Amino acid sequence: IQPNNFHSLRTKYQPELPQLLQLDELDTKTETIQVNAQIREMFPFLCKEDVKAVTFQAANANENTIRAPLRIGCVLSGGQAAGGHNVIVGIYEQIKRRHPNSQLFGFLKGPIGIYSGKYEELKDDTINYFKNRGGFDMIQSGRHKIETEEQFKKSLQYCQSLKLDGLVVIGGDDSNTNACLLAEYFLKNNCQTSVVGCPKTIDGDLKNEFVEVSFGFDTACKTYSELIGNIMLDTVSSKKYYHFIRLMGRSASHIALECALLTRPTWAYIGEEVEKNKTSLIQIVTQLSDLIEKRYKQNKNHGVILVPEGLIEFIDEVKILIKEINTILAANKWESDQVYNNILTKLTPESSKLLQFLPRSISDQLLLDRDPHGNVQVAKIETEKLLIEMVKVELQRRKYAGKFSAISHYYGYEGRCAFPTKFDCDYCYSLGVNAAILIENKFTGVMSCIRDLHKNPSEWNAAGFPLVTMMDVETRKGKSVPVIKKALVDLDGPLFKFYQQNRDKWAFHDYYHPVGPIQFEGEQVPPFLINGKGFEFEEV
Ligand code: FBP
Repeated sequence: IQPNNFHSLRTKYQPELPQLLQLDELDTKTETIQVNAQIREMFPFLCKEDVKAVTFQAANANENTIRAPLRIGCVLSGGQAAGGHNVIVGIYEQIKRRHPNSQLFGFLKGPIGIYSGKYEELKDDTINYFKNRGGFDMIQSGRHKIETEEQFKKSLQYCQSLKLDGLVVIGGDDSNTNACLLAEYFLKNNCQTSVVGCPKTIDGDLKNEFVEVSFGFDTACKTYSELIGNIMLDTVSSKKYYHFIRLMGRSASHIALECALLTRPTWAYIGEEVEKNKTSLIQIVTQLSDLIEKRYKQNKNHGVILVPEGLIEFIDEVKILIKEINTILAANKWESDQVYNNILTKLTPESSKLLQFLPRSISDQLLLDRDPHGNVQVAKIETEKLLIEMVKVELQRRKYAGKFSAISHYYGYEGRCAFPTKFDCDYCYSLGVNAAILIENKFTGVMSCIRDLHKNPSEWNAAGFPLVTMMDVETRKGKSVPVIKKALVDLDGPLFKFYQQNRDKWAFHDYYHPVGPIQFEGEQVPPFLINGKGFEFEEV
């Protein structure tokens, strides 16, 4: 990709680092964390001794310290998220500061690059070109999983032949679960390569008491919010369209909620609430039709409705249908043109009825192959179109006197590779620097965590938290397996509560709030997802 003026300008920005990570000498401080017995059994080597979290503190500078060059490998895993390049830049600049002969290797196209030994040494020109730029094109990403004994063995062989001190896995919940399994395998086989994870995903669902937010979320939400704001201005100008905007974010509705708080739409669905209330598809259509009728009485034939892409999986009867489809598909192999008819014969009567009720385009999307981690490809299910069609039918049935003219949008891929916000630039660079420090200090099976993100970057803190402490046990394909649990929207948390308190006002009086494009300079607002810390919500 040819650099343009904006790209050239952004590559000159040197990301801010927390003061702590700028120090030459750091002491580590460890603290034991409890891990449940089942997980300890699954990771006997990582849990052989006490499982410890690590934090850093300033140490006395020692001019006599002799440092050896470090050799680190890195991999981008799963979907793109803005800032991934900066994690790599952070690792690189940190190890070069430590020793000019240090080397960084990028495994290509995701985890497959590790077990097939496809890598590239990353040098100054590549690093400088990709600094502060979106995309994962420096080394590309992939959704492969390191699964079989052979793949683990090969991964170990390539890391050993490269004499790697460490491997940084930049990925989401599934990829970091895989990183933990790799760390365990390496320890079991006396391999010296540490494995460190970095929290990536625009979905925002890799979040727990240790990880405040995953990177890429901020950029994605601010990119979508700019587009939503533009649509809002368009619709209040023409006053003739309802815009149904589906937003990416596989299962959790963090993106939809964050965008709703930024832009104040007519309505935003939150999948977790739909699940809790067991709201059916028909009830959603009834609610939307009521809202449209009520607005018509106020002389409003326009609106902006946000639909999280994971909504479909949260609707009770659809959830049951998807579960049945998953089980049937796992047990049967059919030619693609026979799947629909064969599935119908094996579903329960309720699910079979629902599948036949849905427009064929939607039911075909529900039957698409699952991704390597078993997830339904919700990015390909056009829920916004389904809702528009069903609302149209319902309004006709009601003999609605107004005009319902709806336009569908999907904002997904356009938010994953944007130029990262200043927050994501600084955050990712710090994650990379911290990962390199954790490796230098020989910690393995830990997640690089940067905390206190509501403060200025110079005041952020750094830590390494054991991945085993983030694990839960789930049954997948009939087997108990460890997984990092996805964080869903907290319906008792301050963000959802604020939305809930305000949404009826926003639904009938247009309080649209177009935020404009991402600003790279000046005052910065971190994502609300870090629990609204340090941010005053403005009531309207
Ligand atoms: P990760 O969990 O790997 O970060 O990917 C998230 C995501 O962007 C989802 O929001 C979306 O549903 C999915 O990836 C799309 O996957 P693909 O890139 O394979 O189409």
